[in-house]
Amino acid sequence: FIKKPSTVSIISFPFNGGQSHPGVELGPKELIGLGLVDQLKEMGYGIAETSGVVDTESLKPTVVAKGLNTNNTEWVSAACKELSSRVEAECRKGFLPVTLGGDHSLAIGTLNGSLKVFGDKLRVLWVDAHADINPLNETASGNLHGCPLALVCGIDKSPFFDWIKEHLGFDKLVYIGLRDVDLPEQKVIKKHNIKAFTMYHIDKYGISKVFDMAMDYINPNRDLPVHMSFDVDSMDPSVIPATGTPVRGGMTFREGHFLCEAMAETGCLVAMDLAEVNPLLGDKEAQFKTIDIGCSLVRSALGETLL
Ligand code: Z70
Ligand code: MN
Ligand code: MN
Ligand code: MN
Repeated sequence: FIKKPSTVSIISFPFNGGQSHPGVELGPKELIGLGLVDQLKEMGYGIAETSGVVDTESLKPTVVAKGLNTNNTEWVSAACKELSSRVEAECRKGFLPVTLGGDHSLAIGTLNGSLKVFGDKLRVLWVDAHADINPLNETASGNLHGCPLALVCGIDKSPFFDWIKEHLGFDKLVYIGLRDVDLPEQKVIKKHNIKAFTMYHIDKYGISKVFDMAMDYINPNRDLPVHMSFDVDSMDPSVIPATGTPVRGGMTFREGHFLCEAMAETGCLVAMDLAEVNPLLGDKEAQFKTIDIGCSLVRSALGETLL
């Protein structure tokens, strides 16, 4: 794989079907509206013309199955399948897709796309307050943004997601930032021995050491491609207030940016997701702050602050 790709593909995924707060579908438009694409150009990146917007509305199914435990199952599946092929195509060109959400169910698509290209070499850094690994028949909320990793790792082989053929090994995944993990998720994490650095570990060791330990686990020689899926609710709600499921006690401004900078420094980033920016939640200041800091997290992950 190419270290530090020089072309970024911005993929907008205006989707809210994986959860229940309207507004998260406006994330990509607001992030780009505040200048994200221009900022990346200014940093010297080429921006692929081929990226663009996934038309999630047109993928809404007209008939839906009754009695499922998860909401909008067919819609999430159809939208993520399309997103997967976009991410796959951009990675194959040697470009770095940055997918702007949209709710975090989008990772069903983005991770499938990068897995198709990088196969068993792919490593995943999941940055989130939540573990997003609820089995589909055990999720209490029924919201699929709480389930993407169950599908990606193959715990769930739902007939509604039969297009998912390749699965991520549990030893190729690492979490940072967890602090709200549901009971079924705790069982999955223990059963499969998934490496998780929670806020406790960030407090105990500091974010720098936590990042190094996380990388030492999935990518000890810093020579494997890493897909970073960044849920903005990993950040403290005082930093990122406009998100659907804020949880107290998250990463500070600097901890979040340090993590992104450290990821950039490895040169191993091959794809990034920025999920759960909801420009309709909170007051104007909360909204602006969230969008502004969303942009700066992406810039940091792409090396802005490494001189
Ligand atoms: C909870 C659930 C979640 C993101 C919230 C919350 C899941 N575990 N995921 N925000 N990105 O409903 O399954
Ligand atoms: Mn989350
Ligand atoms: Mn909870
Ligand atoms: Mn999430």
